[in-house]
Amino acid sequence: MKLLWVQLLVAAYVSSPLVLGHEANANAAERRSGDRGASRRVKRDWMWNQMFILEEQISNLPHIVGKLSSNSANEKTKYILKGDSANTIFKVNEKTGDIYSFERLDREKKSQYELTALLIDTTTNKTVEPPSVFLIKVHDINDNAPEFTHHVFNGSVPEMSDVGTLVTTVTALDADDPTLAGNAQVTYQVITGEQYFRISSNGEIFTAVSNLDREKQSTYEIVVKARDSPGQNWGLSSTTSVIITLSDINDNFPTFTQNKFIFNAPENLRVGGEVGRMKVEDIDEPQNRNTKYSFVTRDFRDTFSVTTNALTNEGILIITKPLDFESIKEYRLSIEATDPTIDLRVWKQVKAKSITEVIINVLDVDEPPVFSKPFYQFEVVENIAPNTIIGFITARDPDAANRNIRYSIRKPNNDLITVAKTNGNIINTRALDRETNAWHNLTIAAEEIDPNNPPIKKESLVSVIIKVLDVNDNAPEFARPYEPKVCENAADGTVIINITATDKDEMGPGMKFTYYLAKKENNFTVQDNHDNTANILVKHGQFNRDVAKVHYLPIVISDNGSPEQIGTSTLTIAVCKCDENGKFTFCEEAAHRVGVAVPTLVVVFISLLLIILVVTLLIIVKRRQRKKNINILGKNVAEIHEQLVTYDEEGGGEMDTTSYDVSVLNSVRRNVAARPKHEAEPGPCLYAQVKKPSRNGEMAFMIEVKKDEADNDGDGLPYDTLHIFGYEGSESIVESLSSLESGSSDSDIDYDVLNDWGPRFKMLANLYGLEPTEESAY
Ligand SMILES: *[C@@H]1O[C@H](CO)[C@@H](O)[C@H](O)[C@H]1NC(C)=O
Ligand SMILES: *[C@@H]1O[C@H](CO)[C@@H](O)[C@H](O)[C@H]1NC(C)=O
Ligand SMILES: *[C@@H]1O[C@H](CO)[C@@H](O)[C@H](O)[C@H]1NC(C)=O
Ligand SMILES: *[C@@H]1O[C@H](CO)[C@@H](O)[C@H](O)[C@H]1NC(C)=O
Ligand SMILES: [Ca+2]
Repeated sequence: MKLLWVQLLVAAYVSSPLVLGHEANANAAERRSGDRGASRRVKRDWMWNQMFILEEQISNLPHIVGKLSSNSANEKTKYILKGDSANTIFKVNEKTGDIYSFERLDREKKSQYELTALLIDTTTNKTVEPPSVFLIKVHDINDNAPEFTHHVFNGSVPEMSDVGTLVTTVTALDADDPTLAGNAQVTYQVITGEQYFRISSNGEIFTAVSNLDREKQSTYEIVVKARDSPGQNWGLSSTTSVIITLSDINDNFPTFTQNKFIFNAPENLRVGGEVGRMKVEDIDEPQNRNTKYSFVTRDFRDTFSVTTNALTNEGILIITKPLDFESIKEYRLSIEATDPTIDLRVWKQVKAKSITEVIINVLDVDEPPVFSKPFYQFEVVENIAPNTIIGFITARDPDAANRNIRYSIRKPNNDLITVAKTNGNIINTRALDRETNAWHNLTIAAEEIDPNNPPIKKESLVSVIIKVLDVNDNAPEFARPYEPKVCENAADGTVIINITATDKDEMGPGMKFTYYLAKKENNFTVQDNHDNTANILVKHGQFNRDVAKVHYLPIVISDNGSPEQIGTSTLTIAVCKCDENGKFTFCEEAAHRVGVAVPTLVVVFISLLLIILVVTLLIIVKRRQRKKNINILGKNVAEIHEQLVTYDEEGGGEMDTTSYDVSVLNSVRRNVAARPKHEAEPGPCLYAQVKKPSRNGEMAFMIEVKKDEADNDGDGLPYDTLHIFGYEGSESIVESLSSLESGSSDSDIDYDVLNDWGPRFKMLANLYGLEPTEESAY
């Protein structure tokens, strides 16, 4: 049995597949390998064969790859291939052992194939030789150009960078076999823009010059070529663009866009207000514009200042002092602009600063009056005489017209304080009382008046604060009402109450009240505690409630003001019953002790008047009713009783001379035949006791008239006596005529006398069943 050896021959280096044909290639390889060691193998009966294949052969398919050979081959044997792509790409001639490739191969897809060769006996299907494994290697040719990793590369470098500053790195990759000379070795070259940039062998791009100026050209697009097979003229290549941006540095100074700026400013422009803006041009990018403005000369530096607008880099001219058209109408300034942060190494300009002239025209404005002070504060002592000048205010027209000013009070518009229209004097019209108003805060207006042009509305307001200073014009008094109590049997030295005082005047820290008794006093003492309070003590105890239920204790309190004020306040001390522990068991009510207040008296008096008025009206009404019901009266005794009862106005009787003069009745009684004298009649005095409001004078008069009529009417019934009975009382000599106390039947009163009293009592006499006598008849 013979071994079958199949050997792949690695092809000798082939410069170009296009130049050499397959046959020539194969022969050359056969020759060289034979030289190296085939003789040795031949001696061992091993047959050499050489197999290789070049990628991407352009000749017609199939391509011969190699030949299997065995000494054992005969007519009955055949060659068979197994393994990678066997019988698809690679096929073998069963008899000759020639191997063919039926496809074009690409090393970059698959660089080698592993196959197994068999020699079998066609009759038995048995292998004649053991299977032999061999490789078919695909030989590289330079069929791939270097490829850049990006279509476009970006790079950035500061402008004005030194030569050799790294900008960016580009990379191109070659798919060919890197182990074969040059096929995958890449070299770079700048083909556009090489005057500004160069590239190293590993793709780093550097600046080639040092004067790249962003302000001239900010981006460069260069073209870089990558090429393989260095040194050969058949190398493959590709190109890419690199966009290089120059970043800005601060290498340019600002320059004013105008060499003269003219601004107009109204004179009433507030301080800090903007007069105008000066534009500068700085061709650097915004972040590299740091314009600083300054005054070239010292003039008007106190009036103006320039700030930089951070956004626009403009110079903003503002005023730092009020303008006044009447004093300066025009300002001329010289202002320079520069950039302190400039990169001086690469400073390109000749001029380091720019200077401009600024003219400011102040515009006249009709301004309102200006007060001499922002506000006024005056002080005036209280109680000062009216029409005193407390102070004065002044305002003037700031304009050239210098119009007259008129002053007036805006608020509060009370008439306590006035301002003189023309000269601004502040005057009090009345004495000022600090205790009523400690402050008078006014708003006063100053108004320009122009006789030629009346409706001028230019006016200003100012605050005027007037403080009324205190004068010690109020006496001290008790801080609050006290209701002290003392036990009947209080021991000597007992403290009844602690009192303190107050004063309407200003009570400063040095304020001191002194307390003492108004007059010599046996029963109580005052102990000044020297802390503005005082204690009231019992001096001699054992009070007697039967003698006095209250004690009045006037206490003098003086302040230490200037002038000193002294006030007397009276303590009303109630004497109370106490138990053995000194606890009050019974005290007089507070109202009883302090007496009836004046308002109470007024109420009582008015109530009395009302009652009297009502009673008087009732009397009149009753009288009228009775006059109508005379007949009924004549028969109905019970009703008369009723009337008497209704007159519940019994007075003090004989003693009550103020209510009724009983002597009238007495005189009648003594002289039964004589009718009471006209002079002796009580007359109007009966009614004069009652104080009537003057409005009721008519009523009184009417009553008098009616009474006189009745008195003089001899024929009429004496019904008016019913009223007179209303005033008799228990102490009357005639005793009560009231039916209330007299029994109707068992009375022992002799009613005969009624007959003696004349026609007035005729009715009563009738009622009590007595016939009038001849004598008593009129
Ligand atoms: C050998 O193999 C082939 C195909 O596999 C078959 O057709 C043939 O009959 C076989 N011969 C013998 C003797 O087994
Ligand atoms: C370069 O810049 C362009 C535009 O900004 C961008 O689209 C591109 O992706 C960048 N290329 C690289 C390699 O960064
Ligand atoms: C008046 O002004 C003074 C000072 O501002 C202030 O203290 C006082 O309270 C004011 N009085 C009134 C009544 O407004
Ligand atoms: C002291 O009180 C008594 C009654 O208790 C009284 O009679 C006397 O007048 C009082 N003395 C003075 C000085 O008021
Ligand atoms: Ca290549």
